[in-house]
Amino acid sequence: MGTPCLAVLLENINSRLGVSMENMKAGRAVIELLRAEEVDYIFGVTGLTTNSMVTETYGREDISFIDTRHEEGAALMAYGYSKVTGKPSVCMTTSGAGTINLAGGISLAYKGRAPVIIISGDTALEYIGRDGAQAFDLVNVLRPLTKIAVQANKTTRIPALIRDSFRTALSGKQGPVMLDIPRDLLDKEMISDEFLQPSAYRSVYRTQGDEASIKSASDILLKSKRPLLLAGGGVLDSGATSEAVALSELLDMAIVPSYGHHDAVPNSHPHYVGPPGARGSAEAHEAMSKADVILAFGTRINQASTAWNYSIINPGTKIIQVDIDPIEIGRNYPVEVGIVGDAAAVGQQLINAITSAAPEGNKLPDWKDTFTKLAQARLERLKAEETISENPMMPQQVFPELNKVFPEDAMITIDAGIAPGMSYDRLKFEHPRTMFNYVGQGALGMGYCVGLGTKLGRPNRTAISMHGDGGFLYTCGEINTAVRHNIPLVSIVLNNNCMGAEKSQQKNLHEEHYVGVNLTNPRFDKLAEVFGAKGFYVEQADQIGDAVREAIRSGMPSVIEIPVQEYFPPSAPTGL
Ligand SMILES: Cc1ncc(C[n+]2csc(CCOP(=O)(O)OP(=O)(O)O)c2C)c(N)n1
Ligand SMILES: [Mg+2]
Repeated sequence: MGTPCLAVLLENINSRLGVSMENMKAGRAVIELLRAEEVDYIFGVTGLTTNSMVTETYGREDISFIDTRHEEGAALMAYGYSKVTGKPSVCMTTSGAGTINLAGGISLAYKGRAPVIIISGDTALEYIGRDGAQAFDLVNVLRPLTKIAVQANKTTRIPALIRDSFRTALSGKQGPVMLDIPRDLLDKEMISDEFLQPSAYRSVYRTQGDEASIKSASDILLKSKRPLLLAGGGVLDSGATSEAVALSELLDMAIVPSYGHHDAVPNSHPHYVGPPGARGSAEAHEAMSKADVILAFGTRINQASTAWNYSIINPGTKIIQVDIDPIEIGRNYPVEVGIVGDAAAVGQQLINAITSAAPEGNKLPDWKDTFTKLAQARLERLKAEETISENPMMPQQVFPELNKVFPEDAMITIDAGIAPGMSYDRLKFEHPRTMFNYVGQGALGMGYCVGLGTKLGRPNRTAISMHGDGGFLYTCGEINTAVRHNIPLVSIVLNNNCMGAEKSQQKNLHEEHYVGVNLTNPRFDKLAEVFGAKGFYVEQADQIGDAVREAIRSGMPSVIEIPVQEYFPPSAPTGL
């Protein structure tokens, strides 16, 4: 099965096909090689060692350099862009600290399986290994956070290394890669090489599952009395939402998304029970513990979803696991059947196998009754929160108001922290690629820049970011990037004047010995205004809707501060 984008890819590259790079300076060739992969933004901060590349974007409309105020912002924006579009993205940073600053953001791309290509300009070859100015072993700094990290040693090797980078970033389990280019190589001319279409140097086909394992899985699923589909990040990466829904309808399967991928299936679907995880729903955990078969569909089964013990998953439950990466199969739970493949391709194979064995699938009225009651109980539990009315607001009062005004296809990035984390169980996701978080990486402060990246990737959709006061100040210098590049992200800061997630631990486990958790903050709305963005300060729940609507309508980067009470909800047993 070919990917739908292949035809478009071929058409766009045809204009460059067969064109020789002879006499082209390597710096320019780098930019053209990125265009061959349809890269339209390069994120980074300039430096002496990258100027021979970034200046080649001067005056061009097909590719532009998004200059951020810190390299971590560039990595996080690239992550958001890749996750919302499914396309590779590029960071370009200079030698020494410039590239080292990428590390925090790139760790998110690594955990979140995003094809972010780092191109670092390095000190000239003759100075490498001599402790020169701004010189570090960048390849080894980034190596554990990337799928490959290599240094070019010859100008003529650059095209092949760039193709290697894209192939590696995009194949199998996707992830970031790094190509380090000593600056003297960039000013030399290419001798000969031709532009190739991506399909000439990387596979654009989906990996099918092995037929025997599809048959075993289909047999087990058809015999199951209480099946549950755990929809993971692979569903999003491969675009398998319709296959997930079709399978669940065919077999009367309950649906639970894996933690952080709540947008893998429409949350309004009657089979959707709720999200798992510490900030998820006990009802989802109950459905998981009752299931006799779990189809772990496009997921490594992350720690936050199940705690990797048998507190949520029942030891007697049979697990069928589908993942693109063979390393993940059976890694944390023994499996009945493991299928290596692309979730959309395997999903279709499973649908074919099941319908040829049982055209009507399976009808399980008792189980359906059980899990739909759990789904209902979750909705009623959340509905009961709507009666809360306090001043200052409790964070629970914020979410019903947001649900009323967020467009259904809004892209929502959720930062770390206890108050923004309450979004997990409370905000609704109806479309794929609309929810973004710190996946298993866990970094506070990722939200603002990831949100900016999502808006650049899908400018026609509303982009929202949810923050606590502690997280927002990490990268708020990038409000300047949002203003200069006109990226209208709407950010909501739930301000409880503390590092709540940690304060709750110090309260419960450390005898209220509060250290490093009480904060004094600037007014976040005023901070936004100083940067030239729009600021809102909302103290009443019934004014939240108007502020959000006005922020969206303004078409400007906006920050809405909402003061809330300290509230530390109990954690579910995953403890994460
Ligand atoms: C980079 C990083 N540093 C520290 C932490 C630990 N940490 C997790 S949540 C949190 C506090 C978050 O405070 P805030 O953003 O105000 O949200 P709140 O919990 O108060 O709602 C801290 C310090 C982390 N996860 N990541
Ligand atoms: Mg806080």
